[in-house]
Amino acid sequence: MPEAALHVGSGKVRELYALDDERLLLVASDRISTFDVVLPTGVPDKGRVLTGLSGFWFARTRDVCANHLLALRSDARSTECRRLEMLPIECVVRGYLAGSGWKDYNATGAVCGHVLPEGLIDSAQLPEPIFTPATKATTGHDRNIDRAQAAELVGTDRLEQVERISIALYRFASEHARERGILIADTKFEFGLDEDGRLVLADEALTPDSSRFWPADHYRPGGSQPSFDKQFVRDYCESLGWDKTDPGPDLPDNVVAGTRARYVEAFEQLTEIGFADYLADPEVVLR
Ligand code: PZK
Repeated sequence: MPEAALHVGSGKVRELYALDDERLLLVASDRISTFDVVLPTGVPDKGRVLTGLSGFWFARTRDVCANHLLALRSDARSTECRRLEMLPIECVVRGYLAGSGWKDYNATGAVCGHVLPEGLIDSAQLPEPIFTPATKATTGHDRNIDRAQAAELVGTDRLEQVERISIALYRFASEHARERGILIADTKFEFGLDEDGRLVLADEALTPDSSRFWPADHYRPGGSQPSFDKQFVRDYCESLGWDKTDPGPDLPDNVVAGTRARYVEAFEQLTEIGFADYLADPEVVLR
């Protein structure tokens, strides 16, 4: 627990504290959610993996967009960051058709106003990545919106800027990940504005919680893909016949261990840094 910090928000698996007027502390827990339910059993080091990965991407995308990171704490799960005025949209980029993108395409042939080629199959790679903004739901699911609705929320100039930068961030990260055996099917960015109105990348970035990571060597379009991190948990939950309402099931030790190993594997594959080295000195991911 951070000392002398005021709790200002809770996410499903993260907590947010105010350090002072200008700085926040973002703390990633080891909680895991599946089918939108937070499970009673945590996955050791999950929060550290997500914090380290976000830090890694923040350090490597500074020339694409400024970001909120100030420091990584020695607990390896806490990010000190600049306090911003957050934009009220989720900036989703899709390189492949999955989740609500696949659903919307099937129903209408388009996703957030992007009319796509006919005949695409589940999990198909798109000809070009597309920007598909969503509203932030305080409860329930984020809702995909078209560019007119997004422009009402942030203005047309700001929308053009976040679209261009979101796609540039996705292209950079997906190329880096692809070369290391991981497909980033889609990802969600959140941006804020600093005191001078400059755009700043915030929240977590390019983690398995904010993205779909698929192992490249198992990629078979035509059906849903195994997720890099949560597949053990999903498969176990499916095997129980759980109805996917709260509360979720406890996880047995072998499912916890297998899931932890997958998170650590994703970290090491993407960063080319040993996880033990990260724990010894978290800021190693920033260098
Ligand atoms: C901010 N959230 C999401 C909610 C969490 C995270 N740099 C920032 N400045 C101002 N506000 C935020 C950020 C960031 N990042 C992020 N809400 C506000 C959120 C609950 C728990 F960990």
